Amino acid sequence: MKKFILISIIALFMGAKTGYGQPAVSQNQKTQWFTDSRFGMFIHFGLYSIPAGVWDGKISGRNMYAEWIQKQGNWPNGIPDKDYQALAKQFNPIKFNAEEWVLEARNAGMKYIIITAKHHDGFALWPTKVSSYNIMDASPFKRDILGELSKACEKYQMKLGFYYSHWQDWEYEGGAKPPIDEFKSVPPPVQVTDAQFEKYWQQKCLPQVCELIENYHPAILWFDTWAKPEIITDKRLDELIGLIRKLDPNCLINSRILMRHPDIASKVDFLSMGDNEFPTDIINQPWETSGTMNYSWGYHQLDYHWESTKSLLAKLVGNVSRNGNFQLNIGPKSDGTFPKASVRRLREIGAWLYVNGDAVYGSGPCRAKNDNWGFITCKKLGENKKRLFLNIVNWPENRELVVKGIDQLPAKVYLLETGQVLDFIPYPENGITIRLPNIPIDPKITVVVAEY
Ligand code: FHN
Repeated sequence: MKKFILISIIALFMGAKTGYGQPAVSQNQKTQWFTDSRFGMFIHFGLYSIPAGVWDGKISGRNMYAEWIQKQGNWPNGIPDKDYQALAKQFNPIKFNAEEWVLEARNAGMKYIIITAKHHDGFALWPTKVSSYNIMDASPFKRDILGELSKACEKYQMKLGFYYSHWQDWEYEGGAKPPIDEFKSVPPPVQVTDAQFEKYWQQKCLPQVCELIENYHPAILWFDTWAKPEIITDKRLDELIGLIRKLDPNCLINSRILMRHPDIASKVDFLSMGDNEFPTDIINQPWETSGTMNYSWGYHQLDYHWESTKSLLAKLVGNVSRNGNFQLNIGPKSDGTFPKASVRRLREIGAWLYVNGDAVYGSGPCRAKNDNWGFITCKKLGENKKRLFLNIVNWPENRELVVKGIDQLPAKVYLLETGQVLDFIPYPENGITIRLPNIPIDPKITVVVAEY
């Protein structure tokens, strides 16, 4: 179902063919920084980082989402709310250092960070006045994680956004609980009435969103729902969007604020795909995929499904070639450090972007089509100047790179990392064949530039 809705949204925005370096997208000034950035960090951090996917010695149920342990631990019953909420007394990430996080993101080549201010469990990572279920009042840590991050981001010119779970809230009585149709626990999760939800909406959700904007001026508010429009009604949707627009017209809003709404694309600033969903066509509106390095979003001590750096990079350039961003998740450990497996990948990605960033930042789709060997990104540099970046993921065995769908011969073709000039000849029907070196200069992705 989720997928069907996304495909419908995407279909609305697909289509217009683009010339080289001329993404056929209406990027207004407000979203320009987001589109130019292309790469951001998502952070899932909260009480769930303590059990890290394991409760009473058992791996938690339905899937490997560690941040769902309150409802998935001791599957299919879930953990009693009071037992889960007691984790707050242990939440003490003494190694948390906001500057270290921001520098790790910056060195990875990321331009923005979005952190879970409040995930579905309802626990706030800032000293909210709206509920005592927060880091200052309920944990021994007693520091404002969002405040410290906000300062560090300002210092290092990193944009900061907040994930806010506006629909699911497992602490507040009226907050939505997991939908029965997809959550097969026994007994089934209790659903809230509209009146209860309205109370939550007015007394926790809206006031907290207000606080987040007034206290920290986030660049993005990233909402997360797959709710039916009967719950987040048009009235509620307009109320929430109206509030944000009034308090900060520059704050960007994503489409998961209500992704099932038929007009959602025109109400928000960018589209969020499904988790780890990578579209195969150009979408003519700012958009992003949020993705994980392994399965879980929150830190999971038994999730060993780590993806290779090469594959993560291919997702990044693949999205850029379709006008999209990639928001790569980190699930910090409960002491406040990033897992080593995440750090290695971040640093390898950073090293790649240090050399090849031109193919990503400020770049977008072009008319030449992606091929089995990889992805083509494009940057316009002036009236008649542009660069095509041929991001080679699969090195052709015969060392001949065929690029189709270009109606002009480039002035020069070279490797982005070293400047080594490569020979090329025309390929029948609007293409060129480039003679590659014996081995790729970077076995992850080698970038060849075709300059016009
Ligand atoms: O239920 C959440 C999940 O825990 C995680 O936060 C992801 C991130 O995109 N969003 C929801 C599922 O789509």
